[in-house]
Amino acid sequence: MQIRTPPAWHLPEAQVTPEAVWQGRRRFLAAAGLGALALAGCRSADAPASPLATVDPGLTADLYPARRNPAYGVDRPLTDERTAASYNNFYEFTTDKAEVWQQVGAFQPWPWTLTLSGLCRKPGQHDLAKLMRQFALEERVYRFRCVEAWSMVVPWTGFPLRPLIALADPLPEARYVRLVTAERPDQMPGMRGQAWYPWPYFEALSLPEATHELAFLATGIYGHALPRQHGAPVRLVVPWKYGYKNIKSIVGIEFLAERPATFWNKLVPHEYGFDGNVEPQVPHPRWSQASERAIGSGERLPTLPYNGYAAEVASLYRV
Ligand SMILES: Nc1nc2c(c(=O)[nH]1)N[C@H]1C(S)=C(S)[C@@H](COP(=O)(O)O)O[C@H]1N2
Ligand SMILES: [Mo]
Repeated sequence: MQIRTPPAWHLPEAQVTPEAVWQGRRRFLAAAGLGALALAGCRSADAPASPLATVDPGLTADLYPARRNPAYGVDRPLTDERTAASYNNFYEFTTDKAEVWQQVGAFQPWPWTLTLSGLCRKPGQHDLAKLMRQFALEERVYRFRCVEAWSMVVPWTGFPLRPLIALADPLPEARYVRLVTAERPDQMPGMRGQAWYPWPYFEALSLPEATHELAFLATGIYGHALPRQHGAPVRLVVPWKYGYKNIKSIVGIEFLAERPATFWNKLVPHEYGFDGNVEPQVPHPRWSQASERAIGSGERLPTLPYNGYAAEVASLYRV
């Protein structure tokens, strides 16, 4: 496959414009009365008023906030909610992390159907809002580490992937789970702008990874439904893996005997492994993974093996 342009998120964090600089620039533009003019060209028609104005709970608003599960806590401060909602990777909308929230206005998260298929006894289509009532929602605070060396700590709301997999009842020969994002070019302007990517976005886990207690399907964050830029209405959270494994706006889950291809691994295999486990001692070919920058505070922190979840997941990888 031919890759025409290196994706913007392949920049190491050290080369990315510091947030203070672009925030300062926006303030300057606003002060000069040029904000609307300067941003008009890149805003979609339905541009939301703020990064948190992109929340649409559909008929699930009464499920929030959910009970916090105290088993999942983190010894680092929570990231500021607005910072997390205005610094996103979601290439279906745009490659500009600061601008994703401005491009998601046309995306319709409801109604939402999850399709279970492949090597299982109970394939079928499930209404997400119904599943959310069937599996009690809980809140979990997890670390999150992007392969680009930025990180955050956020409270996700959702349910573990395991009971959904149990519902599908995989056959003994199923060894992998493939997950696919919605493909809606009319609602996702980045898909039209970057037609060369192999859309829709697709990721995968081994079945032991997918049924691990930490593998979580998030429908919410910070005590309410997910803003669209975080992957509404349902996205994967596998906190011991780099961000690219945490696929957003999932419509399909398929059970397979053989390991399937994954989006970034197919595009740039020597830079983005299938496993995508956080390994501080293994540098990305173009930058170190030994430390990370906390978004918001800008604090430099050591990156931990398996992103701090070694005690829970290392046994998955022992040969
Ligand atoms: N469908 C889809 N899922 C995706 C991505 C994407 O571009 N498309 N980007 C991934 C990457 S690289 C990261 S770091 C996280 C970012 O999640 P956040 O924006 O909620 O912090 O989403 C992941 N899931
Ligand atoms: Mo990422």
